[in-house]
Amino acid sequence: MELISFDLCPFVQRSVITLLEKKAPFKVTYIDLAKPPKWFLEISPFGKVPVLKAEDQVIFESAVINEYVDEVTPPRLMPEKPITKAINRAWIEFASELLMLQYQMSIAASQKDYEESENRLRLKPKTNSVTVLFLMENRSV
Ligand SMILES: N[C@@H](CCC(=O)N[C@@H](CS)C(=O)NCC(=O)O)C(=O)O
Repeated sequence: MELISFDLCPFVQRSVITLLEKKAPFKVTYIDLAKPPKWFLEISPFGKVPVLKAEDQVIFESAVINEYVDEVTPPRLMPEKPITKAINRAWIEFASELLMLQYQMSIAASQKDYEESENRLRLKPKTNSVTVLFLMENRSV
């Protein structure tokens, strides 16, 4: 498997964490998002990383990549029971929103942009990082 990546991207990191946790063999190819290569734009529908190349196919969206990696490397991290799986996916979506705001803070072009993202992050309920980690830990089993 090959993970197309950008070194500042938290979404890439969550796929890397899953690949490492599941001991899946993979290599990482970094691209420059400021100057994305043509081959990347041809395979990434949103022009975003991460993209995973596997089985001669391309998978995009980090949460989807993670579910695929989880399914092909048993035993599964994702629970089987529908209600627990649904709750797990909801918290994954919750994390996506937080990761995006955190990423926007890290690439903010000005103090104003940084503060706007930070304020949006602070305004979310339950975004205290300890609370988030605690909830995700307890909901994902
Ligand atoms: N929902 C996507 C978000 C990925 C994302 O936003 N990646 C950023 C880098 S962290 C990106 O590639 N941005 C390029 C762009 O928006 O043109 C996922 O979970 O994979």
